[in-house]
Amino acid sequence: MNLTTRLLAALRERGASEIFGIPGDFALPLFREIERAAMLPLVTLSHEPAVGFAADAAARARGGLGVAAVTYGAGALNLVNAVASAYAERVPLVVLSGAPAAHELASGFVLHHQVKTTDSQWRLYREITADRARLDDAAQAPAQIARVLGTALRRSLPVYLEIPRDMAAAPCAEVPHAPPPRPDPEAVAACADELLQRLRAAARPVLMVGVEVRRFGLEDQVAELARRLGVPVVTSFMGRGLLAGTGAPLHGTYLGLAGDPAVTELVEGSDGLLLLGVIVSDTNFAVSAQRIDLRRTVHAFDDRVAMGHHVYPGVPLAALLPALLQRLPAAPAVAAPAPPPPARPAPAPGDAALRPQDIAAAVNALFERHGAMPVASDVGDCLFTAMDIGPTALLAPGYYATMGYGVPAGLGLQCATGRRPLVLVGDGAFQMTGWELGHARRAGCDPIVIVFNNAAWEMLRAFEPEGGFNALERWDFASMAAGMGGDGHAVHTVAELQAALERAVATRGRFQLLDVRLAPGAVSPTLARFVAAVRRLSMPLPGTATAAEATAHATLS
Ligand code: S1T
Ligand code: MG
Repeated sequence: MNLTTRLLAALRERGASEIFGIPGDFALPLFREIERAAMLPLVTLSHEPAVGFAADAAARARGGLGVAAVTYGAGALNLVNAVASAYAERVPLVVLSGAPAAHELASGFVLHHQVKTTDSQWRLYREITADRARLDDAAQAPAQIARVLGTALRRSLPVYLEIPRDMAAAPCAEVPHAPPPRPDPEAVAACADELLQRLRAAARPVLMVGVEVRRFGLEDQVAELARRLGVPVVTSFMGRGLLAGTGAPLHGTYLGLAGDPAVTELVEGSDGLLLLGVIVSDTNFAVSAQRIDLRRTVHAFDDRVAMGHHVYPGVPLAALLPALLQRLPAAPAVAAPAPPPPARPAPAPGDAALRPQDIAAAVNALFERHGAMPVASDVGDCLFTAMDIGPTALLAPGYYATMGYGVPAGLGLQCATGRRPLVLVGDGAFQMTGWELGHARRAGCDPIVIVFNNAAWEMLRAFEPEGGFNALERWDFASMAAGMGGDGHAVHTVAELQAALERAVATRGRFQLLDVRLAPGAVSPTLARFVAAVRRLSMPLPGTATAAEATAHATLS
């Protein structure tokens, strides 16, 4: 066994099920050993951002590690945005980068693909990963690999392994299993006791769940906790899709002023808000009608639990949840009252020009007829529209908000789980990475892709209507599908959309691209509310001198 095969065994034992990648001369030995070992399938794509997004989605969808393999310099630096997104969204993505051999580093030459120094890439990756190792000594490599992969899983964050091209085939010992550090049981017990005491003292406790619940595979435990507590559950914007199908009393997604007023009132009127695995970000909380006083919440995130003015460090969700469940009687035989059914946009007449909400209505009807599909969404109005779809699993970079995620994520999701995804993507984002569909057949994938073709960067135009720079030509994506091995459907009306979705579901083995020609300027109700809310909270209101005062005014009003 050599360094690469030991690394592959360690990756597979920690949940990886494939490697996405693009080679380069500094990575050819690594790719050769990966192919020879045949221990993890190697899925090559066309552009490194897509490699990162696909590996990110594989980790999110399946749990465990996602793996992206690239060459040194041009490849690894092309990957940076996707790794940054994984860091922001707390995804355990492992970057494997080829690198110069020892004799090349000692040559005295400036090397091709080198930036400022041969360490520039290492230093750049320090800012977007939780741990790193350069595997230039076979005696150290097993312990380094164990430590770095352990960090990825324990923190649910990206990590970086640099493999010099003269080391890929070097003989190497087995990678040990480094058990994760055990939390202090006394601290966990004290934390669980105080948390439950606070919830019992609250008149209107509410549970909000976020990304860490999925990242650490805790959905079933959280659903059971919600049932035993008998409190309403909502997801954060980024947590949309969580607890789908678990029977938890899920009341919807909290979007502040941009969301369902009943959910907003539930959250902002609570005197006992329990945030589990929620990133306290602007996308999750910025458009709050009432500023939520986080000092009155209980916030369990990133291995710590904050309550009021004090923090329990070293208490991960995976330890806190069993401690809470041990302290609560099993859920009552009678389930908590089911939340109200989500308000569905009324279907438009068959010949009506298409709006984003018509896509949501048609997809919901399709899911009712054929069963829900997991959804991978890009950034743009398609993600706001996704708030009206479901309940179903949803993968999207809701916080870091990078475009280009949707199509590669759909491929990553299907490679890792075998489930056929529905991909939602705007025309602008499709122009970035939609072409990766050309790899679908070879990767054994057949996603159904809905392109929100509004001939604009519409989400930006909603904020900046005068910006002519947000206009795009209307591309004919439907006619491009066949050339990439799929089927294209140009769709102009509600009736055509419904028919195209039925044909797409009935066709397997070829991706299906629905090129939905949206009415110019049409935006989803959620995006419209989001824009109005941002305007209200950030524009000075009459009689207030500054935005800060406006915010204060919004808080008090
Ligand atoms: N580049 C990248 C890689 N990610 C981004 N998020 C942006 C730029 C900025 C940006 C948005 S939303 C948006 C851009 C350019 C327009 C999206 O256009 P399209 O995909 O056609 O979707 P839609 O027309 O539905 O808006 C966010 C706010 O930063
Ligand atoms: Mg667009």
